[in-house]
Amino acid sequence: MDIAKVDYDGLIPNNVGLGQDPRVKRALEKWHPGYIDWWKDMGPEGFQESLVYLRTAVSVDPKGWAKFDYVRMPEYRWGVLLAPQHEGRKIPFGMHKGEDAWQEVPGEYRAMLRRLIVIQGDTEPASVEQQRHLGKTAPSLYDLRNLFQVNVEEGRHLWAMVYLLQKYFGADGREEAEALLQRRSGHADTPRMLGAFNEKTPDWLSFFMFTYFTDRDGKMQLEALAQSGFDPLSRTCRFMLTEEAHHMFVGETGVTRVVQRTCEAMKEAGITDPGNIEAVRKLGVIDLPTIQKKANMHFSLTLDLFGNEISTNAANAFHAGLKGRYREDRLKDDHQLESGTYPVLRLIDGKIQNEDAPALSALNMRLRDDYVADANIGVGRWNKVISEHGIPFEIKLPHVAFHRHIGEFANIHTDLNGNMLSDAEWEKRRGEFLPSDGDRAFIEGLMQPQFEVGKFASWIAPPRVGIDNKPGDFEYVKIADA
Ligand code: BYC
Repeated sequence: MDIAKVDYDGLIPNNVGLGQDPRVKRALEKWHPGYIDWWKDMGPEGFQESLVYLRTAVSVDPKGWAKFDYVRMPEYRWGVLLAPQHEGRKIPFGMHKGEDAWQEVPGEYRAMLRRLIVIQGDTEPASVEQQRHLGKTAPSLYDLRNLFQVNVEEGRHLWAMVYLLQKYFGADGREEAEALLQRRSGHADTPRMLGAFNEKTPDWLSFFMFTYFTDRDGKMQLEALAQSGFDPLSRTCRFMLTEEAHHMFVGETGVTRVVQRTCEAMKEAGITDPGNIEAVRKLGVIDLPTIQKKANMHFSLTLDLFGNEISTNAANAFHAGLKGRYREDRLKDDHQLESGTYPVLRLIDGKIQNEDAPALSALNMRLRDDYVADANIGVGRWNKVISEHGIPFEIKLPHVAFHRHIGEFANIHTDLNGNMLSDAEWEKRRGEFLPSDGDRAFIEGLMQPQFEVGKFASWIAPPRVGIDNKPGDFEYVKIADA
């Protein structure tokens, strides 16, 4: 069998030889109707009959793995796709370093592995649920299509984790697969597992910030899981990462286009002071300070997804060979971290300061540091657009202690520079740092749909190039039922 090619003959497209694995094939076919019901109930509201110009994976070869065509979303071919197996792959880190990678679940690590897979799986449908109302206010057909592309691929990422659960974890894997369809983002009794996935994505600026900041946590976590000694997890994450890149592209370019439109409008109107919020808003664009507040919000919520700075769970997962560091294979050390330290930012004697911690315990902190460095790159690109327009404003990521709910700083308040604030000061100044009701109401007012081919809402610039190199007047979504 050619592993790079995807078999589209059965109900479930795959490159894992599902046809020769009747038990797993039956289990997935049984799970399929529940998934479609979930998609119809909790996936994009409306547009289910619309024809959307989507990419579908036809191969796992990094060069040319997707084909583009018009698809009705419920008919999207969600499937199981693993990157090719590397012959003779060894466990790259931890106490089993150098042993053959596991092709079956190692019994002693079953529970830990299942937990990692379930948490990863839970985030995927959660994000679709968070974004389900956005279609009706899309700023263009181009953006509408990108939203739906992200949504169907998050759905596919759920399939990826469900395959692992069904194939390798027997009855409890089946139960977990069911539970993934039962939890709901933001639900009082059955919420999604991680905090940021229970927050609202109320508008398109939030969507772009979410795909920039939170999907980037996805990238970091998938990179760490792609190093896993459990080979099927490694292979599935490797392929997911190729899809994830587009989601972050949507976020990065989305924010860039919002920033660009604001700067253009300010320049046209002769407004040079970015703090003149009222005048800028009158132009029908989003003022830069409000964009900054949205970034503060999504960045800080996303940092919580890295867990506690000092974590026994993370140490155990690394030691066991299940979850590595960001791009472990490119790092030059012993890959075991039995000795050695890592500087961790902590709250010591009421002050935020660095303290060296055993490297094994500090893995969440390290991944978070790698994340912050990665997240800063795109921020630099946004600032380049602002400076090209000669506007004196710079978007900055807030201090990592700002607005946190998990870890060292969960019980304190700080300003954007990490200076501690009393509860009363925080309450008074909160609206300086995070979107206020007024900011939210202003943005909501701007969110009017623009479904005319080739047109864009007032607050966002067109993209520089189309998807699949399509021209500016391409009809990315043929709306049937909006
Ligand atoms: N919310 O040792 P600790 C993505 C819990 S995004 C609620 O600090 P650990 C995507 C934790 O469960 C990537 N609870 O943390 C993006 C534990 O509870 P138990 C998703 C939290 O385990 C956009 C306790 O606190 N993938 O793909 O080292 C769109 C102490 O735990 C939170 C993954 O996250 C929280 N934020 O690290 C679509 C990878 N943080 O077990 C998709 C898999 C911690 O003691 N997950 N807790 O009851 C992991 O690697 C780890 O579980 C975490 C947490 C990094 C999440």
